[in-house]
Amino acid sequence: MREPGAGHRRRKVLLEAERQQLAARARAVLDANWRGSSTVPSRSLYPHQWSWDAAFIAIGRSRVEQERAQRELESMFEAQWSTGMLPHIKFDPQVPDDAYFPGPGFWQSDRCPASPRGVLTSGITQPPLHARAALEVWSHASDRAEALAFLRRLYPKLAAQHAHLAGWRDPEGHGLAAIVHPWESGQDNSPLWDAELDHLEIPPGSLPPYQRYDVRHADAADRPSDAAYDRYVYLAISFREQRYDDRALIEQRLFCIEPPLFNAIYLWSELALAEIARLVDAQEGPHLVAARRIRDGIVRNLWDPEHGRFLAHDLRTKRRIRKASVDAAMPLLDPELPEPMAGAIVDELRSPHFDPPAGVEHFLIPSYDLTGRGFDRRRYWRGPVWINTDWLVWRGLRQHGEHDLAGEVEGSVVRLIERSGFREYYDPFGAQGYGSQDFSWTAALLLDVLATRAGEARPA
Ligand code: 9WN
Repeated sequence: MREPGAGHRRRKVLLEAERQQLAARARAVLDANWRGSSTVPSRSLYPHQWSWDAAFIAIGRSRVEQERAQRELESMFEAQWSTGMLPHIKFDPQVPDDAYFPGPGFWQSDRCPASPRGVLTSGITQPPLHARAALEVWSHASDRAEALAFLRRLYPKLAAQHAHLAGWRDPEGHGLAAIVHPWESGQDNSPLWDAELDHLEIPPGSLPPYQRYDVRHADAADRPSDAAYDRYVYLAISFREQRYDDRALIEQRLFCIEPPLFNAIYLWSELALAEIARLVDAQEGPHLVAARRIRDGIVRNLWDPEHGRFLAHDLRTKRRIRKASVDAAMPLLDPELPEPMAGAIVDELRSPHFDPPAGVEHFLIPSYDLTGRGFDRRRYWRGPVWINTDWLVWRGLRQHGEHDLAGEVEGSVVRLIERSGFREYYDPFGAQGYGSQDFSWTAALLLDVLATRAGEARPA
């Protein structure tokens, strides 16, 4: 293994004034994206509320403003379906239909009996980070009584969200949750999903004409290809025909995958749910049992001993997807991940798959294997660095005592933002920013990193 820590990647030394200035800029981004009761991920590209974005945003916001952090999560849960499913988008009725595709007219959630009355949403979900976010909001709160009341209001909704995943998304009884669409993964355009999308046959005439609006707001070279979009749309239309009935979505097996990222977040949140249950005088036991099931599922079904790495498991082919992506590092979020597995993740993050030879200026952590077929340094989820996946791995590394590598990841986060602003994603080599500008979770998670650092700098 090579010497860690090329100079440009080490933990960035920040003067207090620089830290405060960066935090003020981050807060300004969040304030500009605030819409009265929630935050848009981006004013141009994503003008509604997104599910896992809301969780990241609440985590960062909780460092500066308890009330808005609570509001963010409560607003998102107004979109929850009666099945417990938390949709990946809650649409803002004030926003014109041609501001985002696919919008509410495409999803037609109001035709589904399980959707919430008077709130238009998508029909699929996203990584369930919300219980963890709610716990973070509580733990940073200055008004503890209000934070406890917030947890009491949210707890049954969070429990229903997890019950939906356990009850409907685990057809093989693996203890894991399966996703049915790349949009559910959060890493929509990752090469991890290529083979499954290529396998989809789109019957002639089954795809209505549609207009992409994303390429009006971002360079087409940063965004998914038209061929990928056709497949996303085809899957969503097939689900719409089934009124997004989970049983049908799972049975069809058009796209049905158990990814490490989704499931590691599910586990991390289940553990948070146990803590929340304790705080609100509910039973923590069922959540601890559920967490154990997810943990066993991850270790039994997603660990590939041959490659020494966690891999997504495809329920259609019954095979693991043998590709390296940042997804594979997410089991570090489990505080009880067996040490040899945690060590293997760290070794892989320091290998040429994610960390080019010393001397080459680069930033951690590329979203996809630098040596893999399909790697693209600028295209959405196919290689660029994303601050949310960096933040998740950073949390996981710290939890496992891997402070050197965590410090390097932190250094990358700060430098990327200093160089290129609050972008949606960044070139792992040139630090150039891509996708949307003034992106909310980039700003929010920087606030969390800076606050963590300030807390550590304070004398005990
Ligand atoms: C589709 C909002 C979302 C993120 C996803 C990211 C991107 C949407 C899109 O933006 O997806 O959900 O239109 O490309 O991939 O993780 O939640 O920020």
